[in-house]
Amino acid sequence: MQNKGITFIVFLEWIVTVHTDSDSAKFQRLRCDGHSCNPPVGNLAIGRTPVTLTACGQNVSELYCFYPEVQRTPISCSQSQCTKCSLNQPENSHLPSHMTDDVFSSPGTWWQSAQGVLREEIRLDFETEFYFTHVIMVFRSPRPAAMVLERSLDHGKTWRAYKYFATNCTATFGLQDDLNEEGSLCTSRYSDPWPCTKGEVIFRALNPTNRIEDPYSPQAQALMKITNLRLLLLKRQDCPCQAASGSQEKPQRFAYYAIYDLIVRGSCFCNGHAEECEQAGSAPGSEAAVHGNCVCQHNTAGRHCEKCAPMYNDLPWRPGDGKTGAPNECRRCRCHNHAVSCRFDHNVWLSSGKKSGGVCENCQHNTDGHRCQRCRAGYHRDPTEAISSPLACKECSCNAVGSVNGTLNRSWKCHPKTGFCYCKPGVAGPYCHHCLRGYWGFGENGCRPCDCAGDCDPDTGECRNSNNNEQYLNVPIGGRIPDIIDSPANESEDDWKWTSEQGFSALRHPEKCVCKERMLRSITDFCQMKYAYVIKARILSAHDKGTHAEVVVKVRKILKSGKVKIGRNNRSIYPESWTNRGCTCPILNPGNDSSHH
Ligand SMILES: [Ca+2]
Repeated sequence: MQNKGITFIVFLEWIVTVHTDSDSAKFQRLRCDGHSCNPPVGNLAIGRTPVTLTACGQNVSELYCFYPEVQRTPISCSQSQCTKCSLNQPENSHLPSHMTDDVFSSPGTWWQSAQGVLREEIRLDFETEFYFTHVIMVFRSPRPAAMVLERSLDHGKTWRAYKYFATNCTATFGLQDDLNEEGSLCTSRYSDPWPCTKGEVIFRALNPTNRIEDPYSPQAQALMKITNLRLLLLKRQDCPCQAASGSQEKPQRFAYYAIYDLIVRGSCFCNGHAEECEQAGSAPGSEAAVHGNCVCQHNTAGRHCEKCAPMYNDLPWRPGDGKTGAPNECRRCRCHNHAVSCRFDHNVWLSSGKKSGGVCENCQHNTDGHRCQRCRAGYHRDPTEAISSPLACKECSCNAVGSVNGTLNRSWKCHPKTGFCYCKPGVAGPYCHHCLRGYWGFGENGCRPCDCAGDCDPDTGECRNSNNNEQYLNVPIGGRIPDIIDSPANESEDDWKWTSEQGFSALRHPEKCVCKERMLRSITDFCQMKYAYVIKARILSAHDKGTHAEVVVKVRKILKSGKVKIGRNNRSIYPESWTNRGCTCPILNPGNDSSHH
């Protein structure tokens, strides 16, 4: 029966514990939610052992003397007491760790220096940056006549003084006493030899003279961030009782420093992006210790949440604002499911009007671009797949013999949007796998023109009895293969009477015609020029007729119309450049509606 009862209690405790844990976790998440947040302040010294130069009785046991608690007013010096210290005897050892043990669970423990030392040093090394707020020291010996509290922010390479302590600031350090001059770097407040034991020394990094409103501002950080803290004990002083009572003991038995407690208050430093910290590397494992690795919120990362998480670099990193509470979260990059990290690019940020600066890194699935939003060279969009699909980009399947690289972008094997390949002269088809009609001899140099007006055998070049009215169905890049529409009636062809001597096709005579590929600019530019008309049209098909090219378009919009009337019928128009230069460049870039003149 008893066993069952115990089991039940254990189970109940488990429920209660688990319940409480999840509640506090929820609460903590909420605190950082939409707000800047910081870890709680604790005792940074707990679990960390200070380093000192000496300890009492480190070689042989030493006899030392001290004055138990004495009153100052009226001065009542008691008899001094003497006892032994030895590092080899636990009950008589006074190690540096006795300064940072728990005040409540181990009261009355202290560190003591070797006898006769003039200068001592107590140093606390932290494994990473911490935020230091204040320090409290309780001496067992009389407080020193001169000492300095210093900090390092580079793991002990360089040191800066927090505060000088002296019975006489001007005589010892050449500094004003802050009792006379507010804000001075030196004070005599904590250098009185009274009380001869349990005298305190307190220093706060932030005090009213600093006048810092936001405790996490850059100025506050410069003052409060530390990797090491050290106290230089420069000059001993005797308890006044020693002289007053005319002690029989040798003065050297009183010549040491001793400290009961060293309490260093501060917190893990997380730039306003965390309120919990974990154990860092070689740091102390003690449960009560203040750990140094932030558990970052707000999509941040790093030991101190000093950067954005890999996929969250669309905005510049900023610390949480301690004054306004603004979290200044990091924002996710848009990479269309093709990347796992992005970097912040200042130029991209500026050119977007400071809206988005994320550049996706290592775009996968053959994608490319700042947002992995297009296919990389050699690949084209598969319109049946969503852009976020791993199958969004397909490899160009161009005929190796009949195709060339793009002229606009040399690394393109096919057009990134349509997948149509770029063909050698006289070659046709979306993959450049056969000769244009009127050409023959598909090979490394493309295809040659037939030596006759009409069509010829694509393999032998032998002329065929072709019908002049035969419909041309050659569709170069950009055309739509299935769009076989009625061949346009050339109403105005009679007016021009082109002969083969008057014009050259770029495809037939590449040595005479240089075709320049050019991106069209804005429609407004065209409208301002002296063109007879400007239309927005979709190219349905185009083919080379030797003396000219025939392009079948569907007019989408007439933006400017002069003497040439554009109606709902088929009409042949011969652009000025063709009539002047006698060249035809019947290659039109694919896909989109284009402006033409
Ligand atoms: Ca202690």
